[in-house]
Amino acid sequence: MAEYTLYCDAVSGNCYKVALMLALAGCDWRAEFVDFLAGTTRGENYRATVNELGEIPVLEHAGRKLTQSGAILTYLAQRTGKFGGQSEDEKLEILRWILFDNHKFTSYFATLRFLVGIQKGGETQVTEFLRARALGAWGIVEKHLAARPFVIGAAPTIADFSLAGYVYYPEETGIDRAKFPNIAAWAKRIAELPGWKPPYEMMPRKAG
Ligand SMILES: N[C@@H](CCC(=O)N[C@@H](CS)C(=O)NCC(=O)O)C(=O)O
Repeated sequence: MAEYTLYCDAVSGNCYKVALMLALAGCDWRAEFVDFLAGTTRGENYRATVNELGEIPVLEHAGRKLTQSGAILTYLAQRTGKFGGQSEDEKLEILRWILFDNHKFTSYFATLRFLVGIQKGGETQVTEFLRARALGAWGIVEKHLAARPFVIGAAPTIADFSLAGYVYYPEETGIDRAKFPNIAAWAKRIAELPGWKPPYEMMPRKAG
């Protein structure tokens, strides 16, 4: 039995954030497929036994079920002693970027990808709004990465894994990636770390 179990679906970049950390930190882990596109996370049983928040990712470890990718990444950094930053300033900087990621960088982009690239529902006022918000957040990260190789400086941390959750997915979003060369170079640097794999090779897309 693996030490860590990640309840996940490969289609979820929030799950990929945690899978990245588990893989790059060299943890002993396995994936437990949760079909969230089919509504599993909305079921009463899932909410009662796995996650009351009705979401993936969930990390099971030593009898506990942890939720929220930012909290899980922090837990893993503390347990493994890897990718968690050194000083108090670095740890605060990591937290700052994880919060920004959850609120703005991931959330608008992931919702846009879901509507445009997965549901393929066409352009609406909602997709237009989400794309404008996602572009704003991408612009901020693009500028920040002009001056440093990783989000908090010279070394990769869980802040990078959080922000990188959705950048490797191939689905269409109507955002021109060529306008974000610093993000592309940063994503490449992360992809060169030992243990890296793209999301659809890291986690299952269906049960079994
Ligand atoms: N802030 C949460 C977001 C988790 C999240 O939104 N997960 C999605 C999959 S990517 C989910 O489970 N959605 C199910 C739902 O909202 O019903 C995290 O970082 O873990």
